[in-house]
Amino acid sequence: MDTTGSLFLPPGSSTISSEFDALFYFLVYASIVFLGIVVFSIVLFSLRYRKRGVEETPTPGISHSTKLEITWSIVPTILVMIVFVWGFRIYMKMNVVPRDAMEIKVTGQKWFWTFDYPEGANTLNELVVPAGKPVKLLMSSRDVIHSFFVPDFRIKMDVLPNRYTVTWFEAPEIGEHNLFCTEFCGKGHSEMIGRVRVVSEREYAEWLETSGAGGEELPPDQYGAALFVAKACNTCHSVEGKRLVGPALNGVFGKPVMLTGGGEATVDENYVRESILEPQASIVAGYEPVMPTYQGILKDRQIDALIAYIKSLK
Ligand code: HEC
Ligand SMILES: [Cu+2]
Repeated sequence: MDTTGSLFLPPGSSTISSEFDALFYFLVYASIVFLGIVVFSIVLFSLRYRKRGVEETPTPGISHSTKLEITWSIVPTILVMIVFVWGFRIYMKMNVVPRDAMEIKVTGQKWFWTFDYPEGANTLNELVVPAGKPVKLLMSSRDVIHSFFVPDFRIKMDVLPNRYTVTWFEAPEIGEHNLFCTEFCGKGHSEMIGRVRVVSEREYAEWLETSGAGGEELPPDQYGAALFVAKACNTCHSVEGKRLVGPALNGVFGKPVMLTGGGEATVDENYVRESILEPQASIVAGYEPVMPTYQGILKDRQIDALIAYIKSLK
């Protein structure tokens, strides 16, 4: 497996990447060869048959050349059939999920990814998988169309609302890989970046043991600070007064806040809890109702920790 990448492609890190790359480079080099033939002929003919002097020689009456016509029909047909059969085989491999694959649920939403593991854990913007095991991704979106793209694995699949799409991969080696959304999905599209962490089977088992409890031994406000980053709150909220997609969250606790459509609320524990679970219930004046709900993503203890963190922000 190559780990350095090549002229047009990043390092290949899945079981299909080398086949994918071979076909890709076959297409690139075949195109370069034909480009060469065409350009060479243009130059040659325009030199050889350029107008010389003034005398006009009549063009000979050539009607056709059977040999030439058969050649330029058969050669491209063979090439196209090679690419078709080759591409079809890789396409089938990419689309037929191995039976022993583990299944992870992927949810795309503005503007982050969540992953639900068969063992019950969940993560945000970080997909953790064991090396050398096929992984099936069952994907859907909570809002608009997103697209799940891991260049190092050569997989890309649209993620749609109201429908499931499926893709799979197997990463034989330990490593870290970029995950991008490749369907323009609004203001935060370019921030919708995650990573795939491929770990050994043992490390994966250990990670599962601790992932549910990660940070719970910390004091609540510190646990909340970690969650604030881990759960992507920081993509829309600053904690030093800067206005992002959402309002800055420092110094808001205990203060009144103006709501869209008139009215006022006080930022207390219940208000923050409601903002996280039912963000559309009350909208802060001057902001768009784009905050996603964290219903089913955050546990009560995690919400408590976030409240403690927001409370601590001056
Ligand atoms: C996609 C962007 C986005 C993300 C991610 C996001 N929020 Fe928000 N949030 C907003 C916007 C926009 C508002 C203001 C409109 C509204 O009230 O819904 C808001 C409002 C709030 C409010 C009310 C603020 C006030 O001044 O009254 C709180 C509290 C809050 N968010 C907490 C969180 C927490 C905690 C997280 C992470 C678990 C989070 N948000 C993630 C966009 C986001
Ligand atoms: Cu997206």
